[in-house]
Amino acid sequence: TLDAWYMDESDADPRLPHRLEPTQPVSPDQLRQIGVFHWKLNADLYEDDPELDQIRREQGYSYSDVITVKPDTLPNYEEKLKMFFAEHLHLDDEIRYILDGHAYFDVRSECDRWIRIALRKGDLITLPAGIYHRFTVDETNYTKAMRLFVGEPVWKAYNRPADNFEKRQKYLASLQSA
Ligand code: KMT
Ligand code: NI
Repeated sequence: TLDAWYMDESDADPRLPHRLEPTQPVSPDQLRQIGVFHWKLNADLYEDDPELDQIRREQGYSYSDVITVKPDTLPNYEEKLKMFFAEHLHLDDEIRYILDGHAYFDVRSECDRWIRIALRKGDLITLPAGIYHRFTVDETNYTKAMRLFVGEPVWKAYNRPADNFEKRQKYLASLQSA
């Protein structure tokens, strides 16, 4: 299952784990309550995987592409990482399937604390529209990820504060009822 924890408040390099001492784990159940879902797949098969195909069919993930986040292949690497790490939301779900390497997604808990989710090869994660989040690689500076989307992709990110969007309000309402 997913490895997730509440982050410390240190402003050291975001690529470090930022675990509290002692660690404060966050369970898959807690993540589901804030709308974060996870599948574990065999990433070696990603180009021809019936399990992945089934998820894509069921969830309507019609679009996909592959992004490699690493200094020598991603133009303006440091700049892009800074963008990814700025707290933001989207008006659609963010769906990422880690094909290789490591990545962290940080999401806000219902009490507005940062939860860090450690992803590695084979982890497929979905973040709901309207959740504040951010992304970084770890110290290995490498991840290869499939980006999935329902229909034509919209990458537009709204940095916090972005509370006036209907999607944001809908997301907050979904927390109340959970
Ligand atoms: C986002 O919007 O947070 C991202 O696209 C993160 C980078 S995807 C490997
Ligand atoms: Ni995002």
